[in-house]
Amino acid sequence: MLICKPSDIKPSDITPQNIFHRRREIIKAAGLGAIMLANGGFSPAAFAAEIVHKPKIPGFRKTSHGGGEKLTSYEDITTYNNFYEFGTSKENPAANSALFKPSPWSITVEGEVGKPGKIALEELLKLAPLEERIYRMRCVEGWSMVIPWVGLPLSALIKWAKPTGNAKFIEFISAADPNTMPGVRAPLLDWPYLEGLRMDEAMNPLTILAVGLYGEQLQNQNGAPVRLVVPWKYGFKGGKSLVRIRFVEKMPQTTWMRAGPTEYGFYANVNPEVEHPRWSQATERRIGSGLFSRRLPTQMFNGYSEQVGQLYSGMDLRKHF
Ligand SMILES: Nc1nc2c(c(=O)[nH]1)N[C@H]1C(S)=C(S)[C@@H](COP(=O)(O)O)O[C@H]1N2
Ligand SMILES: [Mo]
Repeated sequence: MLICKPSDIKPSDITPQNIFHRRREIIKAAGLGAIMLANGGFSPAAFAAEIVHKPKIPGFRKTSHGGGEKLTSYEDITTYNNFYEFGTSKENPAANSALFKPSPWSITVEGEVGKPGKIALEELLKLAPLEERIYRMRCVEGWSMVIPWVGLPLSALIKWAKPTGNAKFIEFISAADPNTMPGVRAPLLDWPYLEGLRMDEAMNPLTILAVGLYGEQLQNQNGAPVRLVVPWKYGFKGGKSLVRIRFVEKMPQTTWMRAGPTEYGFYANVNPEVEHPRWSQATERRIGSGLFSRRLPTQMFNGYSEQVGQLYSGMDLRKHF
């Protein structure tokens, strides 16, 4: 984003996979001292956070979404993150989020709705069957992943909230607890993190609230216990650890629009034809594919044109970037 460069490189891309995993075994066996040794003193932070698996989610159904593409490894999905509430570098969220408590949890629903109030996570999970959705994810920084999310359509919560005729947009507000989120104690962004969607984007069946990945509950660093996933938009639209959604009449001023209005627009649709002011968006690097692998051509709407293209018919997507 503002601080990150498109050239961010993961240790697993530099190191041959087998050595990377071997090194993890060494670290596991010998503890912290070995980390420095195994890495030759280089960047121990990336290896310090041992990822402990989360409880399995029972009874979600598989869907036809995704398929074909190779899934990004659990390791990469849970250690290469953007979550500025826990720091600005990719390994920070895994390393710094252990104190964050994703339960008990509820989401406050407010604004232009017939049913304002709070919904507990347990109630939210009953609004629609949980499904696995394998989605391509594309970050504005120029990298991408393929993630098997578990979640439910956002439309289920919208229907529960009974929006009024004035509800044209939805704001999604993330947790901002300075006691458990060290990044929030610094003025990195205008906290709390706020994202927004137009109502028809929010109602699109591709838009989900994710509560898990690889069949397990979300790790804190991925936005536990519930986060937005909008696969045809750049990753930053997917607000994490949501505590509040607000139905509004006017287009929200999102956190990234406020941080860099010339760099980050409201729509943030994946669009290889519209450059970020400081770099091209024509290609992407698939995380885990190796440092020397070819960059992939980025697809319009991240490859979801058929499902979402009509939402933007008649709009000038250079102006509404
Ligand atoms: N609250 C919050 N949500 C956030 C962010 C953040 O910094 N804070 N980063 C965004 C960005 S830029 C990306 S690419 C995705 C990354 O999600 P992942 O780490 O689960 O892959 O989360 C998005 N959601
Ligand atoms: Mo991102």
